[in-house]
Amino acid sequence: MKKFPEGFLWGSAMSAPQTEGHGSKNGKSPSTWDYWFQTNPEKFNQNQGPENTSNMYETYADDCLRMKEIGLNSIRTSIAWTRLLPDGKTLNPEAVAFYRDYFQKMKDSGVEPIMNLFHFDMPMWLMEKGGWEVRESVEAFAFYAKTAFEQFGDIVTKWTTFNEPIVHVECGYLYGFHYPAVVDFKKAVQVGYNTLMAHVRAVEEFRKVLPNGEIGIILNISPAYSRSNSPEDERAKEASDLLNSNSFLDPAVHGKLPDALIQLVKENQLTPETQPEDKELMKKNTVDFIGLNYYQPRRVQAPENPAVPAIMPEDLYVPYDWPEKKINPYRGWEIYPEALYDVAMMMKENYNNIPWYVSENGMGVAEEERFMKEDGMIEDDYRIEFMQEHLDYLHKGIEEGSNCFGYHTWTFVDCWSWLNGYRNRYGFYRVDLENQFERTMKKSGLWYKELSKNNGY
Ligand code: BGP
Repeated sequence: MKKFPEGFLWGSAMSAPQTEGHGSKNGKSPSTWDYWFQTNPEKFNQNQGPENTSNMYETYADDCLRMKEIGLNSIRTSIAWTRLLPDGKTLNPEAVAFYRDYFQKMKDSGVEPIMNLFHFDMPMWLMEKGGWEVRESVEAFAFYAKTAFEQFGDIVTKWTTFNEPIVHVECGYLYGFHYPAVVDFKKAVQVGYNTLMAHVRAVEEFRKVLPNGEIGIILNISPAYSRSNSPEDERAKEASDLLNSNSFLDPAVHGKLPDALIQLVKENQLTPETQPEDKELMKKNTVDFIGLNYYQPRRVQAPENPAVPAIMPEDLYVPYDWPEKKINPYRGWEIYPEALYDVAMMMKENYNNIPWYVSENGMGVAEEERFMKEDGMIEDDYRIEFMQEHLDYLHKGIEEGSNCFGYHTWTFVDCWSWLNGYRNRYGFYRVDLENQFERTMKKSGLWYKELSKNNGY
């Protein structure tokens, strides 16, 4: 039997924009997602926008009981900035009442909430001023963070600032998947830097408001594996890791940006605008723990004829199609559970063995109803196998001393996903879109309950 450390967190991750619904109701102002859906609905899978998303604004009380039903002892979700502070300054009392009751009900069900502040949902009022491109966003975020800590800090003591901050950089400023769909490497670096400073300022506010609480950040870790160990391919791997992982992980844990990243950005004429106090702020405001979302690795190689200086990240590294790769046939992503062991060792060796947890891991499946049995239950054995394979490698890392305190799946209830809508299902509960978002437990929910009860398998 594989046992996990005592007090291990078994849970799931979600986010406000993907689960709450009531996107334009109860005092909420629009985020970039609401705006983009109104202006460009054709970009969204099957015209499924952010308005209704699994309806948790109405169903949260029952959902908290469902969390308990499948043995979750913790949940990470987020607060919608646009619900709490619709104009960035004025508190929305309905939002305060909703979140307080929601978080309290989680706790009453024995579920520890980990609360995140930003999950890709930039307020439209701030976007109109330039969003993360402008320094003003840093102080706007710090004010929002302080407000959230003050309003909910008596219920929630574990917080995170951002989910996958590199995603809004990449998707919004390099590859056109998220609003404002700008393609500009230099702007992307500035957006990343301002986001990092917003994180740092939020940590600073946290220490004042909740000195006994814990704060972290959630990063998507896609460790790079190079095609060969030629110096060129190794450089490509290093560039990928520097830009995608170390850019947030190093300041969060070590309080500074890696010298190699500063050099890389300089060589490519991408250096962002900074302020004199930034270095000191970064140094002082490191985190208590790290969350790492892991889905798949990056396979990289050196580009053939790169532009110098780089115009796009592809001038520094390009994808490599590893012939041995195992693919999730229902979502297209690579399945490589071994990486979780490598990540565990990296955290132990390079990041002071800081407490960390797997904050997202899961298997997306399109058209999952094909696995539905007569009684209505989805027999998702593929998902159980996926999770167990990943846990095998995580367990090995823990046995070898990595300080991992939990494993959260993506996700608890099938939820809406950005441009994919409801195509890829990940939940322990199926959501029936035809029938008022009705929930039905999948087989993996039963499996997870046993796992959590036995603290292992
Ligand atoms: C993560 C995000 C989640 C979620 C998940 C699944 O990167 O933090 O918000 O969307 O990916 O991705 P998808 O729904 O695109 O399959």
